[in-house]
Amino acid sequence: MLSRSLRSRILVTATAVAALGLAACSSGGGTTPGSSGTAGGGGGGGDTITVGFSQVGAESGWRAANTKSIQESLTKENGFDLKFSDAQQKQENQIQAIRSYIAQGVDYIAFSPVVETGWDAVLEEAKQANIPVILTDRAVDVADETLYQTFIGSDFVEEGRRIGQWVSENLGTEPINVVELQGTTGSAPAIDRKAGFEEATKDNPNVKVVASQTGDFTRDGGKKVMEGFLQSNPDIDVVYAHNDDMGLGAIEAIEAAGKKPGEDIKIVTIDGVKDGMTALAEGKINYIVECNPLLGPDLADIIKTLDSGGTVERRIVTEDGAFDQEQAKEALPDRQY
Ligand code: GYE
Repeated sequence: MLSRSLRSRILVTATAVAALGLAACSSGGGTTPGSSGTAGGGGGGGDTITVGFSQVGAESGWRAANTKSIQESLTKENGFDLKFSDAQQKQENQIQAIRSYIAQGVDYIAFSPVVETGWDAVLEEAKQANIPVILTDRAVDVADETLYQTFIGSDFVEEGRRIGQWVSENLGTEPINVVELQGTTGSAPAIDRKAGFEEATKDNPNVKVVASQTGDFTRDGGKKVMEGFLQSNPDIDVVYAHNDDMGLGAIEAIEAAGKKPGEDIKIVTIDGVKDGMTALAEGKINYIVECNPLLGPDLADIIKTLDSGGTVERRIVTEDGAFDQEQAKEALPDRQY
């Protein structure tokens, strides 16, 4: 349902091409006949569009679902030649991958930036080579916004805000000690989810964050950091994990310490992947704000739109749901990821 509404929005904007003039650096296809690429550009005519995609890594269930969605959407049958690389959560690997896509003369580059800063130089190189760049999932912090065409992904501040509101209203009716498991340091979702939570809880003096540390969005990281938190903080009421996987790691640490996750220590997380939703339905997590990883169909539409000379909105925000334990039980059977 989400993808359909987004797709229609992308296609609508394609009709408004002339007014917006965003296609300025689109060399990859229809706008510049005979431009770089494998099949003469012009994806609309059935030629192949070559896309280099640099993925963050394989750190979480969310990421696995996101990778699958992209690989299943940018297929040969759908008119794409996808070059995919996994950066193992390292910015230097992503920069290297992007440089190699530039050297290969791909038609488009798409990537999910592991951290926000440090992209100006390599994106300038892509611009000089006339290769349009599309950001998926995570944002970059660059001085020149023309270095990318569009950014598609969730509103991470809003996700953190929704968690904060829920905690404040449902648990913050009495004093609570919260520990925070942050995502990858310097990444857009870690920065924004922290900020959103802070904003939503700042007026409730009952909600106190007593410790906050990165678990790098992994299950193992969440477990290790939670073990440390449990040792140094005897009185933890709530875990706020920036993703399901770290929350699942925290569950292991809490159980190993002889406590009941979801009861003795409440847990709230973001993502809504199958394992997280299962733990929510089982009562081990208390609330999840969804972050939709199925960006592949929209990425394919964005590229086809640009390739046929159209333009897309600068920022395309995906819509996310939220689940309590009862809602998770209902939603689980139909969950795609
Ligand atoms: O929440 C987390 C993943 O950038 C939205 O990255 C993504 C986040 C997601 O590792 O599980």
